[in-house]
This record gives sequence, C-alpha cells and structure tokens, in this order.
Amino acid sequence: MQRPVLYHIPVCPFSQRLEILLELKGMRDAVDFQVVDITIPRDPALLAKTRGTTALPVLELEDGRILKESLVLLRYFDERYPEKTIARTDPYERAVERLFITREGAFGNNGYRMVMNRDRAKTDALRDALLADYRWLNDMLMQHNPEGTYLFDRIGLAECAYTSLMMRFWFLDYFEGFELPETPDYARVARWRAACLAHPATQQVTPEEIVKLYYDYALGAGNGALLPGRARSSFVFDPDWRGRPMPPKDKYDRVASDAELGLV
Ligand code: GAZ
Repeated sequence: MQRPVLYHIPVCPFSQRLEILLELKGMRDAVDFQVVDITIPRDPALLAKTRGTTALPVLELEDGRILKESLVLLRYFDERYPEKTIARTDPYERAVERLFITREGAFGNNGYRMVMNRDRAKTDALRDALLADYRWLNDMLMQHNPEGTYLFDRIGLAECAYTSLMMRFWFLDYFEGFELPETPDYARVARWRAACLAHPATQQVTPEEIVKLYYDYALGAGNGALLPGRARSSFVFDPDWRGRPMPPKDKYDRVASDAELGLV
C-alpha cells in the first residue's frame, strides 16, 4: 500500500472534515479515499479491521494500523503532513481552538435532532436548542476575533470541524425555513458561517446533494436503512442524485415513494 486509505461515506460530515483539511493543506491526493456503500452489508474484512465497529471514517495506514474518529484523524493528518499546518501553533491559541471544537458534538446532535424530527409540536424547542449553540459560537468568535471572519486570521481546524455539519443543516433551510435571526447576537456567527460555506476548500457537497441524499435520514431511516413502503434508500449511488428531483417538502406528513424521489 502506497498511501494511507480512508474508508468513508462521501456525503458523511465526518469524512468531509478530513477532505476540507487535506484540501487546505494541498494534500488531498496523499490519502486514498475508498467509498463504502452503507446500503449494503459491510465487508467482513473491513469489520475485522475496525474490530466490529461500523462508524466511518476509518483510516488504514500503510502498515495496516487503524485509526478512527474524525477529530483524531484531523489532527493526525495535520501533524503527519507538517509542511503546511492548519491547527494553531501558539499554546493559548491551540487551547482556544480546542475549546471552540468541544461543542461540535452537541452542535451536530442538536442539528440532527431537528433534521430527524417529524413531530411539529417539537420543532420550536429543537430550533431553540440549535440557536443556543449558534449564540455560544457567536460569543466565542466575539471574544477571540470580534472584527475578523474566522476564529483566527484564516480558516483553520475549528472551521474544518464545523463547516461540514453546518452544510448538513442545509436540510433545515429547505424543510424548515431555518435561518439565523438577523439580530446582533447572531451577526458574528452569521459572518463566520457564510465564509465557511463559501470557502473554496469546503465545496465537496452542495445543498441539492444534501437535501436529496439525506431525505430518508430525516424521516428516520439512518445509515442506509429502508423506510416503510420503500425498496431503495435515498443514499444509493445509482441513480445518481443529480438526475433525481428535489424531494417533496411535506416530510412531516408522509414518506415519498421510490418513484417520486427518482430512485427507480
Ligand atoms: N464520532 C465519529 C467520527 O468519526 O467523528 C462519528 C462517525 C459516524 O457517525 N459515521 C456515520 C457512520 O459511519 C456516518 S455519518 N454510520 C454508519 C454505521 O454503520 O455506523 C451525524 C449525526 C447524527 C447521526 C448521523 C450522522 C451522520 O446524530 O451524518 O450528528 C452529527 C452519520 C444523531
């Protein structure tokens, strides 16, 4: 094996983090990205390598050693290819960067809870929880770089961790009309979010792709599982998402058919 192999799901936010980091480093080709189809049973050889866990991404080094967890892999790649370092180098700045990243899990979960919700009575509370996370990010950005765009003077590790999650929440724009309020307590995070979404190194996915592929996920069928009445998952690679129609917006009331989603 000439290069480390990253087993991944192309549309997964945890793998996109790594693509963004490698893109920023100019090292995208240092890693062999191998796609795993989550709509079919997992290859036993890969399961043996991961010691039974199914979550991706998983990195296999040239000598067969295995590493997991996207945030761990982010720092591994940054340290292994040190010609251009993305993480901060000053100890205080590294601490701030780590502090900022500590909330990515809660942020991801709050966003996904809202993506997956199909109970209208819960929508407002879920929106409030996600907005509280955005206010925390706003306050951190105001504390550490009030006049700037990113957490520091350029896009960095913090932005790698959050951008792919914010892109999955395009789903909320489409289905819930979710927008950051245009008030001062969101102004700084709105500027940061817009820059993260527009940066040339973060363009691996589009809103159209996210909305089409994540449709089933949002209706409760995670990881390639099938919804009632359906024979195909919205996560299938064939037919390609580009040729499929946009899904219907009434995700609370019913499950769209294979035909309606352009899956047959
Ligand atoms: N902590 C791991 C990491 O690497 O950071 C998480 C990896 C992970 O969850 N990967 C998912 C996976 O491989 C794909 S991406 N699943 C296949 C399997 O068989 O386990 C995100 C969420 C969430 C649920 C799903 C996802 C998602 O919260 O996009 O929150 C951000 C999965 C309920």
